[in-house]
Amino acid sequence: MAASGGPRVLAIVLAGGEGKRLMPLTADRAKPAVPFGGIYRLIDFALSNLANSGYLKMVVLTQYKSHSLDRHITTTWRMSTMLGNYVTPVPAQQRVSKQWYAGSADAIFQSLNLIHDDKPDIVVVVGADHVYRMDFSDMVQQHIESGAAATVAAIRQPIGLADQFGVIEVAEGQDRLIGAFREKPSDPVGLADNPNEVLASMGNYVFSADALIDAVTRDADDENSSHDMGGDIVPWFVGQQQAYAYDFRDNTIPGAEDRDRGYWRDVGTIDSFYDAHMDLVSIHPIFNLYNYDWPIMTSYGPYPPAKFITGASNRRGIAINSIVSPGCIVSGSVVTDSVLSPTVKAHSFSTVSGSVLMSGVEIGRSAVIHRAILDKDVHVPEGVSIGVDPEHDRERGFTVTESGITVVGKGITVPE
Ligand code: ADQ
Repeated sequence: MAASGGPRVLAIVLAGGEGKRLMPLTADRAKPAVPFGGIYRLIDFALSNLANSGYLKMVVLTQYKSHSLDRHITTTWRMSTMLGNYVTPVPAQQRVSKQWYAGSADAIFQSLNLIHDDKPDIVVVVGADHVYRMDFSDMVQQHIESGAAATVAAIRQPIGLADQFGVIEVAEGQDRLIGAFREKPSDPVGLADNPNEVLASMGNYVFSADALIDAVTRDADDENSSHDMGGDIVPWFVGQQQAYAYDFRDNTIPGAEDRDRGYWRDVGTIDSFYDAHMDLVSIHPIFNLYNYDWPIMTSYGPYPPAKFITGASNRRGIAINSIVSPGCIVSGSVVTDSVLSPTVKAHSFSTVSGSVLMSGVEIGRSAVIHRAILDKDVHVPEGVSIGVDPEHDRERGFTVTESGITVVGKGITVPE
């Protein structure tokens, strides 16, 4: 927690990304608003981490399809008694020019008035689309002690994923000073102690406020810049020899257990989004939602408890190795290895396995759902199968990923 009398910290949450690789889940909502884990939205992880770190002043920069995101922030975070009026969603306002945010650095540049108003010493900038727990106060402390202008949170990732991340190379003979930073390189070099891994940026940064103001202002005038935090701002600080890496392995969270220590998932693709859900429902979940010392905060509707009932022909409604949210009714259906968001209904003789069902989904009698993600309010009529025959799923217009996960978009009633 931030010590009283410590630095004045403002948190900026970048929440304007499009999330094209999560289509169709982002057809109608910003990526940080995508539902996750039954009752959460992706942005809840970043905001909870900041709040639990003691950083209660947060501005959330929104832009793309931000309606459901704004509504969630307003109902969940602004109305929270704990956080009062601190968390503020800020839509693109075209204060500086007639342009929308050209990139994440431009989003900060166009919102500099927030920094000028608040006059923080330190600005913590975080993405809004990762599933993890992190105490940012430890990173801020390293930032101050090292004298860095910019500190980048870093985690080891398989080299095969390097083209999805900013890749950090620590300067020779140095512990933490970043010698080179390349955004999404196609020719990554593995780490000296493990050629199969790279050190990836987690997209979370700590800046000295003046240095950040200076950098994004300079960047705004640069016609060759893509105005991106990872692509332009971090490399600029690296060129000035002012950027340090913060090793995520040094981060400790109250109540963390061995299996979920160091857990961090970029859920930018359907397959990684799906895998992160399966991490939750394993018997000993490698990401433990039940750590009340570092709660992930959210809110959902006024739903009654979940109910499991005997359906037709005395068929028992059961769910095993699954998360079942309030308002769900499992009636004579067998649910395994799945995540059910609020108000899902599963009727007799249906089976749901290895699947993620978002709120309002209804599974008709004898339907079969396997390795599928059904977005909000999808209706599956009696006897229909999804996720069993990939070719048939594609013919019906559903997305099927490389690893065979079928995704049905929001509000679709599947043809009988
Ligand atoms: P990406 O996630 O690919 O890589 P980006 O698409 O810019 O980068 O998204 C980063 C964050 O900024 C997301 O939370 C997104 O919602 C937000 N964002 C994007 N454009 C925005 C805009 N115009 N306005 C407001 N917010 C915006 C980044 C880093 C990499 C790092 C990975 C880690 O660039 O270096 O490795 O995150 O996942």
